[in-house]
Amino acid sequence: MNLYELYDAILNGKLEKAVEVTNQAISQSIEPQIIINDYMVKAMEEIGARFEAGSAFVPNLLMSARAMKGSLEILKPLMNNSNVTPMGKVVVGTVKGDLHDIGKNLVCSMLEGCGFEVVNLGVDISSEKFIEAVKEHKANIVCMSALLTTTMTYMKEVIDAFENVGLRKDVKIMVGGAPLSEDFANEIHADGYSDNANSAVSLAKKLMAS
Ligand code: B1M
Repeated sequence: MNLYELYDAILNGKLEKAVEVTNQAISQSIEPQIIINDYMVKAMEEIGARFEAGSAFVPNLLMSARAMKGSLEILKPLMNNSNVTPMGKVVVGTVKGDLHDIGKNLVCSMLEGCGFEVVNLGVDISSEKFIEAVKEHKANIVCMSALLTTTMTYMKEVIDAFENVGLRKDVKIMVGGAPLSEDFANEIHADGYSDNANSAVSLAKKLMAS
C-alpha cells in the first residue's frame, strides 16, 4: 500500500479509491493524524492551488471534497476517545455565507477525539443560530470557521451579537480558517485563533482553563 495513492485519489476526486486506500492504511495501523495531515490535507491544498491557477474548476473541488469526506468518515471513529470525562462543550459552525466544511469537521473530530463535547451546527451559520445553540446547550466555547475573505468579516458580527445579548462574558470564542490570522482574531476581539485542527484542541483546553 502506498499512501500517495490516497493523496492522488483525493486530488483527482476518486472516492472509491480514497476509501480503499484509507481502509488499507487503517489495517496497517497507520495513525489517523498522519493519514490526514500528511496526505489528505496536502491533496486539498494542491487542488486549491490548481483552482487558483485556473487548472482546476469548481466540479474538481467538489469531487475532491467528496473523496476527502469519504475517507474522513472512516477515520473519524478512530479519533474518538470515549473513555474521557468531557472537557467542555463547544458549539462549532462555519459562518454565514460560507459553505466550506471540511476543515471545520476536522476540528470537530479532533475536539471530540480529545474529550470535548461538540455541537456541530454545520455551515452558513448566522449569529442568531450561534447564540441559540449556546443557550440551548450551555456551551463553554464557540468555535467559528471561515474559508473566504468575504465571510471572515461576519465573525465580528457574531461576537458583537453575543455582546449585545449579554452573553459575551459567558463564552469563550475561538476562530480559525485559512484566510484568518492572529492579528485578525485580536482585531475582532476573539479569545483565540488557531490555524489547524490540532492547535484548535490546545487552544480550547487553554480557554477552558482561563
Ligand atoms: Co472553495 N475556495 N470556494 N470550495 N475551496 C477556497 C477556500 C479558495 C482559497 C480556493 C482558491 O481560490 N485557491 C477560495 C477562497 C478565496 C478567498 O476568499 N481568499 C475559494 C473560493 C473562491 C470558492 C468559491 C467562491 C468558488 C466559486 O464558486 N467561484 C465558492 C464559495 C462557496 C461558499 O462557501 N459560499 C467555493 C466553493 C467550494 C466548494 C463547495 C466547491 C468546495 C467546498 C466543499 C466543502 O467544504 N464541503 C471548495 C473547496 C474544497 C475549496 C478548497 C480547494 C479546499 C478547502 C478545504 O477543504 N481544505 C479551498 C482551497 C484551499 O484551502 N487550499 C477553497 C482542506 C481543509 C482540511 O483545510 O478548510 O483550511 P481548511 O481547514 C484547516 C484550517 O484552515 C483550520 O483547520 C483545518 C484543518 O487543519 N481551520 C480551523 C478551519 N476552520 C477552523 C476553525 C478553528 C481553528 C482552525 O477554530 C478555532
